[in-house]
Amino acid sequence: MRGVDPAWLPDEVFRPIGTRRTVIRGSGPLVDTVHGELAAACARYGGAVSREPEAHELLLELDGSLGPDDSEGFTYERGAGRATVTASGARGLLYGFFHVVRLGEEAFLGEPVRETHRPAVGLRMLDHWDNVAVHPVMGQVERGYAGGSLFWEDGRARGDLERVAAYGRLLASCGINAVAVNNVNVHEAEARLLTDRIGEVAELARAFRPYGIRTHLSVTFAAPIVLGGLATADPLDPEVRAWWAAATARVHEAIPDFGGYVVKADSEGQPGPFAYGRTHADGANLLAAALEPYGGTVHWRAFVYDHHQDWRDRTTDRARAAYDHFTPLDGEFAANAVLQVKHGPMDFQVREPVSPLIGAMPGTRLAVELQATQEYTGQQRHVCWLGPMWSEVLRFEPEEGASVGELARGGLVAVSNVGDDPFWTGHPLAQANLYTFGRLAWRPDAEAGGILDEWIGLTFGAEAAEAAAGVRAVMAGSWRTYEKYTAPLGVGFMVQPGHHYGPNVDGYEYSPWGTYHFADRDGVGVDRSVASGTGYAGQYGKRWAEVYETVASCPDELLLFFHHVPYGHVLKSGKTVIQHIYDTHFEGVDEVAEARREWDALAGVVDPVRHARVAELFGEQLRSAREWRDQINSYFFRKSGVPDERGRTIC
Ligand code: GCW
Repeated sequence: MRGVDPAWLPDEVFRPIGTRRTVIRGSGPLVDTVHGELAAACARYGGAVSREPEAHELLLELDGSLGPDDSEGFTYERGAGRATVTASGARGLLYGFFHVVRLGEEAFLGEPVRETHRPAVGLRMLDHWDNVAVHPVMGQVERGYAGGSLFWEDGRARGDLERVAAYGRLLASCGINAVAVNNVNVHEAEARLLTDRIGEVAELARAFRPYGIRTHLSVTFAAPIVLGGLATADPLDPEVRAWWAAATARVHEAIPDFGGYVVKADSEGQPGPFAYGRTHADGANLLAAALEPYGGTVHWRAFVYDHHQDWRDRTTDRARAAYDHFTPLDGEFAANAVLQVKHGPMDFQVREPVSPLIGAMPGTRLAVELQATQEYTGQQRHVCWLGPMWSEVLRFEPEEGASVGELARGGLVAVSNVGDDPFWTGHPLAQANLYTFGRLAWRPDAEAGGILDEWIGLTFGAEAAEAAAGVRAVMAGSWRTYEKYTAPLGVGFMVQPGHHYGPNVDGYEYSPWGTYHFADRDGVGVDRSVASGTGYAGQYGKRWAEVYETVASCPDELLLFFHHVPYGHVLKSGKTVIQHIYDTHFEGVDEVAEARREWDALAGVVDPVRHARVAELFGEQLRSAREWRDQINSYFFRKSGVPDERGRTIC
C-alpha cells in the first residue's frame, strides 16, 4: 500500500498559491507554519514566498501591534488578481491561509470582495476514545473503525509524531482547534498520563501546537486514589483538592497551553462524586478550580444514566436521565466548567430528537457532542455522510430564535473517526465526516451540501470536475438511506449488542441498558408523552413539548421515539407504520445498490486505490443492508401478521 492518504489536502490544491508570489508578514510559530506551507507549495509549482515587502499576488499579514492575540478571525480581500489576508491573531492568519487554499484560483480571480470571517463557536474539538493499552474488549480505539490509534500502541506513545502533525494540519485546515487524546473510559494505563506519563502527552501537544491546536486529557475522577494513594476522591476534601491542584500545576509545567480535562463520571461504571454523596457540580468544580489558574477548562460529560435498569420497569426512561440529573444543578457550575451534552438524549442513533438539556440550562456553559466515528451508523464500512443530520441538529431551535449552534457556548465536540489506517478513516469517504464537522463547528448554520461540495473539490483535486456529480450522488443522501434500512421512525438501536454492528431487533429489548422498542403484536414504539408515558416529552420547552406530546403533531421521523402506535396507524406521509417499515427497507437497499453503481461508474475517473477500497466496502454495505431489510421486515411481519400491500417476499 502507498503512504498516507493526503485526504482533502492533496498537493494539487496548493497549485494556485504555489504558482504565485506571496508576501507573509509577522512572526511566531503559527506564522512559521504558514510560511512553511507556502515555501513547500512554491518549491513544487515555481512561485515564490518572501517575508519582505515585495511585488506579490498574495499578502498574508499578521497585525500583531496590539500584542499577543488569540483571536481566530481574519479579513480576506481580493481584487485585480490579488488577494490579501489580514489577522490580528496568529490563528486567524492560519485559518485565513487555509481559506485561500479552499478557494483555489477563485481566491485571486473572482469578483472583488472584502469579507471578515470568524468562528461562531470558540472551541471546536475532537475527542479521541483512544486507549493507551489495548483493551480486551474495546481494542486500541474504543468504537474505532480505522485501525489503531494515531497516538498510542500497546501501552505506549507511538512516537510517530509526523503522523500526528499531519493530522493536526488536516484539522487546522478545517478549523478544529482542540483535541482530547485519550478515552473517556479511563483505564489504569491512561490514568497515569495525568501524572508520571504526562511527558507523552506533552509530545503530542508539541506536534499539535504549530497548527493552533490545544491538547486536552481525559482523566479519572478517582485519580487521587488510584494515582495519589489517598483514601478518598471526595471533591470537598481539602487533601483531594490539594492533590488536584498540584497534579494540574505539573501538567501545566509540561504543557503550558494545556486545554483542560474531559471527564466521564458516574457513567457506565466510571467513578464519580456520587460515591461521596456529592453532586456533579461539586465534581466538576473541583477540577475547574485546579485548572483555573492556568486558563484551562473542564469538560464534564452529561452522559449519565442507569445502565443497570430493570427492563420490566416501564417508568424508568433512559432518555430522561441527562435532563433529570443536570437541570437541578443549573447555575452551580464554575465559569470554566463546561457541561458536554450528547446531541440526542440516548446515544448517537441514526435519528434522535435533540437533547432537551440543550437550552434548559441558561446558567451553564454547554458543549454539544456529536459522533464522527460511525458506531451506530455503519462503522465506516457503510457510506454515511452525517452532514445533514448534524446540520439539522445545529439549526434546531429549542426556543424560538436560539439554535443549538448558538446555545453551544462551551463548544462543539465530535468523537473522532480516525486511526492509523492509510486513509485515516477506514472508509475513504468517511473523511468527509471529519471535514464537515470542522466546517460546521466554525459555522453551524452553514449549508451542509456546500461543505460536501467543498470537500469533494479539495479531495478529488484535479479529478474533481469529472468526479463531483458521481461522488455527490453517492454521498449526499447516504444518511437518509442508512436510516431507511435500519431502525425505523426514530425508535433506535435494534443492533447487535456489544459491537453494535448489524441488525438484532431484540438485541437490547430485555437488557439493562434502557434502549427498548416495545414491539408487540399490536404495535411498536415508546410512549414518552406526559399524558400516558414516561413524561420525557415534557422536558422540552412549551413549543416542542406540545409538538412531541401527541401522535397527531409528532413528526413522522420521530414517531416511534415518542409514541407507541398500532401498526395500522397512518403516518403524515399517508402510509401505515407497517407499510412504511416495509417500503423504506426495500428502498434503502435499492438506494445502496444505486450508490454502488454510481461509484462503479467512477472507475478510471478517481484514483484507483481509493476507488478499489470504496468498491470493496460497497460489497459489505449491500450485504449488510439486505440483512437489515430482511430481519426488520420479517420481524414486523411476524409480529403484526400484516402482509406487504405490494406483495414482495417477506419471510
Ligand atoms: O456510545 C457509547 C459507547 C461507549 C462510549 C459511551 C460514551 C466511551 O458505546 O463505547 O464510551 O457511549 O459516550 O461514554
